Amino acid sequence: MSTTASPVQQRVELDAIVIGAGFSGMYQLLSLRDKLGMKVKVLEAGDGVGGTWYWNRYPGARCDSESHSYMFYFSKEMVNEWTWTERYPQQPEILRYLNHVADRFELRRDIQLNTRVDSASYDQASQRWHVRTQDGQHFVAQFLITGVGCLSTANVPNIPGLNDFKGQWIHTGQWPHGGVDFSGKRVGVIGTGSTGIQTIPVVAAQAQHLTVFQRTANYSIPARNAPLSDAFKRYAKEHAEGIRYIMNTNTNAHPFRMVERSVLATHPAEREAIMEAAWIKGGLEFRAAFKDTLADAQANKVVADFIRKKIHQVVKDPAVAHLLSDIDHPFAAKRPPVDSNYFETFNRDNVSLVNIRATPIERITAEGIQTQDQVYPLDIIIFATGFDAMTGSLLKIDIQGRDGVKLKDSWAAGPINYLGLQVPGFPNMFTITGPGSPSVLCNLPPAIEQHVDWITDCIRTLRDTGVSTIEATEPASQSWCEEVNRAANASLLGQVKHSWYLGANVPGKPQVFMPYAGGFGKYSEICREVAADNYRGFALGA
Ligand code: N01
Repeated sequence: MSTTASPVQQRVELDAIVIGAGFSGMYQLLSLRDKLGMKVKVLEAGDGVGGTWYWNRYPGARCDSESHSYMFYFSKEMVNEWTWTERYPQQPEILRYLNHVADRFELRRDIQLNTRVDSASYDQASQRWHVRTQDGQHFVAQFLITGVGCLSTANVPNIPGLNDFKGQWIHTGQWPHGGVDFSGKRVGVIGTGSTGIQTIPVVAAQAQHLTVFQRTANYSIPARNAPLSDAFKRYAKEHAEGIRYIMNTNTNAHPFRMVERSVLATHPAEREAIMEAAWIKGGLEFRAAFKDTLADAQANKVVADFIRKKIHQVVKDPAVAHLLSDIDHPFAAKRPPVDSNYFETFNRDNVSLVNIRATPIERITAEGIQTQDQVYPLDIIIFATGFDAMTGSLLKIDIQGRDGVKLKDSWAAGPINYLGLQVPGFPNMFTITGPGSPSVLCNLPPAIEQHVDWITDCIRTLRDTGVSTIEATEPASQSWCEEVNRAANASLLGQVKHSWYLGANVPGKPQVFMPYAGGFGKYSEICREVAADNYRGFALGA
């Protein structure tokens, strides 16, 4: 009998390892390789580039940032070359764009697909990160940069009996590449966040019957999606610099500014007209019609009541309208969805709404979903139940810093870091759009560009000045966490205790407000000042 030993994997020596080939990982590769001449490899679990937009292929998947803002701006040439077709890009179009980026900058030769990173550990003696993959490969580099995405680890709730279900169940973030045929099927959707609200109208149009299981009613603003006119396409290219400036200097990195106008100081008839106009225009800009919507509970109630009234105008059955508008949190204190015919969908004969706050789901049976008072027979269950956001994808990797300290232990009480960029005890590791940065409160591409540019400038400075390690200090990290907390509590964002911004959607997750709510423009300014002040709050080592 002969035995075959598994082949000994050679270790691959690099300057930097980047995890993830979405917007973040690809721009980080391009920056370090082409601007600094470094030897870089991107390790990506999927068999294509695109990150979030590679995995989230559910019907109706579309970005809720406007297309002319949901792109890279670092290359003027690419801004001029690429033309979006609709006001909000659909998932396939965004994936085409990201593949175009990969081809245009010849990124593929340094991206290794189908490679899931298992662990990363820092060796203090050699000042190197050792990264090991699920299939036993070993990479070594001075710098480790994570671009793992903020919303990439699917959260499938632990409902008893899921394995008994005879039909098909799918999480929206792990959608089958071949698609799903809903025709003639009884479909159930659990979840009415941004994803549920996008997918429900599309599934309803195909399924024999759709049952929506709603735990928390949600606000939604009409997206008013439409093909882009030639005039707008021209405008977006001709004004690219101005659009970029607005995004980089405002609160949420969107291509519009918040209007300096208070809800309460505006005459009721006038503010009604303003909200009506913003509703007709549609999209996330609705949130920017007044400056105090998220700052003042009374102001927020005026805007929230306007949306509730709209829901009652659209939904014909008053009992269903009541259920959909019985919303328990201030408007925009949880991520506000935008939609295409979400509320209208509940006027269809083949759609029903189940209030699982009143009659919770007890279990999943072979036949379908059993709530406290009824069984709903189903062929397909869609979990639009969100993600283990911001920290989930980082903590899935066994990351060990100095002295073998594990990231999961370091973050046992919530993510501690400095500027959302570095964790104390983890030298030369950077987290693109990590917790503690504005990230998910922003239109993400500008936030990613800002992080990647900062990290690239930082590494360039280290190399130019002969510094080999950089590490966030404990005191700077502690005071940054206090600032993150302060910023959340300065607005209504800090008042909602059951949001994924705090990790409240994942059982056992420490509840700490994770993104930085002080505003993207202000945050970028802080990052610039810190770098200019010889990387204040970071320890630099020879
Ligand atoms: O996830 P969510 P999402 N039983 O966590 C419900 C981004 N995004 O995928 O509120 C029953 O917001 C849960 O109910 P509740 C965007 O940032 C962007 O929709 O916990 N229900 C909620 O209704 C967004 O915010 C785009 O009571 C359960 C829903 O599932 C983020 O992704 C498009 C449950 C989860 O909502 C996440 O959105 C789509 C349970 N056990 C998403 N567990 C763009 O366009 C959870 N729920 C860029």
